[in-house]
Amino acid sequence: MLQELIDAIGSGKVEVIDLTAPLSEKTPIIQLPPPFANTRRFELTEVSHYDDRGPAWYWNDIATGEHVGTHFDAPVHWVTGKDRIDVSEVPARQLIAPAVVIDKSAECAKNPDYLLEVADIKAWENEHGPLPKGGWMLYRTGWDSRAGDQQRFLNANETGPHTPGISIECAQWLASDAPVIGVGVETVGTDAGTAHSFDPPFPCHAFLLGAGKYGLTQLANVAKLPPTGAVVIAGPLPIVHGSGSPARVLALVER
Ligand code: 23J
Ligand code: MN
Repeated sequence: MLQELIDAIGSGKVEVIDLTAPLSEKTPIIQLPPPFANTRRFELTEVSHYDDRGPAWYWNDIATGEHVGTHFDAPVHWVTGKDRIDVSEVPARQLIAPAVVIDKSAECAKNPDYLLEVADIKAWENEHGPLPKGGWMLYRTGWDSRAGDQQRFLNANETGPHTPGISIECAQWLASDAPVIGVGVETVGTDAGTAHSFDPPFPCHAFLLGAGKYGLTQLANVAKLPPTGAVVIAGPLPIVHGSGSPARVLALVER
């Protein structure tokens, strides 16, 4: 069984697609409005660079927020999931899972505040079959094309950020009625830019994490995935008591 997979990867019959955004001091971070505290950027501090501090070696210290760049949201991130698991407790078995892609990039290009509805998912299911049990629903919005520029990525004006997301009802449905383990997005968070004003605020976080499900954010290359049939390998760091972690996220796709 596994030998077939090894051969298929070696021959290119199974392609490995990197869904991870590069991690640097330029990686966009979420900006919450006052009075809320914000997370810090990813940062490197040089320890030595083949110099007096270490003549034959180069290494850095890193500093970062847990929720920076392509990252994993663990249930304990939200108050609704406060008694649930932290990122170090996510079973490894769930870090390899099937994924489907719902593409609303055309809608989001016209309306940056586009919200995915249950009806959109039902329509997708009519064409492609049910959402995967124990898998991810990846939500393609086209937002990854903006990830190189924090201003375009956050798309904020005087009324706050305007980025696509998921409606309150749809977030509740995904948490309670859908067989998925989580939702993956291309935007800075799983919730819409305007979701601070929803009831409850940030419903994707509130409902999904409250139900013990997960989030994956700032995914890249989702456009390269088929609607069904991909396998996602998500690798958050096992930060003890962590609420989330930057993650390397890879997809296997049959060609
Ligand atoms: C804290 C508060 C609100 C949000 C977030 C974090 C995230 O998007 C996140 O990265 O989990 S919306
Ligand atoms: Mn997060």
